[in-house]
Amino acid sequence: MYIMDTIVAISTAIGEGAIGIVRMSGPDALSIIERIFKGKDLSQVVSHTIHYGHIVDQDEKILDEVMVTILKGPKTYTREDIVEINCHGGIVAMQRILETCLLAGARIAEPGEFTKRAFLNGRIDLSQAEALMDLIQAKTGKAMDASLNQLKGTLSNQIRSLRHEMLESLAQIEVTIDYPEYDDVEEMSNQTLIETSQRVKQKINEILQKAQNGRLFREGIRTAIIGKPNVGKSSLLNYLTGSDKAIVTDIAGTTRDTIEEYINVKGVPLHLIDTAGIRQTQELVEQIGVAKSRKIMEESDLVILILNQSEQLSDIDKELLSLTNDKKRIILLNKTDLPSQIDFSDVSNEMEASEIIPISIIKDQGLDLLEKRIEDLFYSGNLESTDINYLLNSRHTTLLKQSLQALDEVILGCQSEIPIDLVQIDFTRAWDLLGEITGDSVQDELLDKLFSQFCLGK
Ligand SMILES: Nc1nc2c(ncn2[C@@H]2O[C@H](COP(=O)(O)OP(=O)(O)OP(=O)(O)O)[C@@H](O)[C@H]2O)c(=O)[nH]1
Ligand SMILES: [Mg+2]
Repeated sequence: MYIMDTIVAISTAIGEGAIGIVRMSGPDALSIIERIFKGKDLSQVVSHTIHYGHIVDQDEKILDEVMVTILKGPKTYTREDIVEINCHGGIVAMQRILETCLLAGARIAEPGEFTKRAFLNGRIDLSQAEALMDLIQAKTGKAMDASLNQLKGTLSNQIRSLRHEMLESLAQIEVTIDYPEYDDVEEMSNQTLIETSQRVKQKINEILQKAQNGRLFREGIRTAIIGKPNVGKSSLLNYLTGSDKAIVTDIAGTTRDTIEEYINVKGVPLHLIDTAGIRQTQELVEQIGVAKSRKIMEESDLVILILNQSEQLSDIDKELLSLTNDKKRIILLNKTDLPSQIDFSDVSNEMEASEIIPISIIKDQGLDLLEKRIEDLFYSGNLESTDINYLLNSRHTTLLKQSLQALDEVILGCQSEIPIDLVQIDFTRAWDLLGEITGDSVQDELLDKLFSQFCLGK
């Protein structure tokens, strides 16, 4: 256990909340609270209990009526003694109590320092600490679940078992090198290294694959609104975002460049992209916009294709139906307030009736069905894998990719008969890189950088 000084911070959000918490952690937390608390004798109370009283300043003047929680280490978040002062939420009351703790000998905590202590004292590992950071910042409920899973150590467990496997291979090689009774030491070691590297590589690739899905939660599902000009794409963006961000006119070709918004539809995070209407055009700026629309359509996770039911299907409509046929898509039939002109008999191969949702954006009809469809696609796992235990951040992903590279070098080295001890260096490097994910091998500088991203008081 690291010996440290006593830190203090306001750990609830600053604002006019009903209750605020000032939290202290460290060897002097208990003696400090005894000095500034009037009520029961806190030196006599058992751990993990809460007590009513008042916080007083140096002149014994009452600052606030409080409930104080006493949590003695090591069964605490930081494994140190922790004292939580539940006071009235106003900013002035909390600041005064904070100042009193500071005067009594505590030091103001750096951002993330409570969590850093939890890590340094072995209470959580690094990927759990990062999950906690995501949790604090998680915007939607689903992202929250994924963070919780990581907190339980799903990723850490997987990485640890990989490292364990690698360590066993290393040990096995050491043994063969130490007892070279056999002539084929090199060959056997090579074989072990290649096999292990390939197995580990495959598992890393699986994790990365799932991370791709997990990442959707933080960034939102890329959802492209596509269609020929004037069908109501920008109107839909405005409707869903509850804004008038996109310009809407009855002139075909109004939207020239993409407009992007992050929204949340029934808990599903969408990265919504309104695009320029697709058509043949001689106009240079519009041509660029149309090319961009096509590219975004290809790259998106979900396409919302809008058709205008008050017009005949055009060649462009048919082309778009065909191009999006094997993508996740929703077909909206807009302008149902106008007389119907559309006829689907030509395109019956390109779509199913169940894909179509009739709407009128102007009359606010059918849009609840769109929201429901998005929700269903997502939670049924159709929009992407339901396995979201990963939620890697970019640091994890980089480390995983670097260890893949190192393993490739191991395999190459073995195949080109490079001496085994040189190959071992790459193998050990891959092992170290994986260790950085869980914090089993990590430098101080990185730690400071990571933990400083936490909110103050966490
Ligand atoms: N009657 C009717 N008109 C609508 C409906 N939704 C949108 N419009 C109108 O259709 C016209 C075009 O709407 P936009 O949202 O600008 O269409 P767009 O698809 O973004 O068009 P471009 O940006 O040119 O590609 C506007 O005049 C809208 O008011 C609807 O449900 N019914
Ligand atoms: Mg538009």
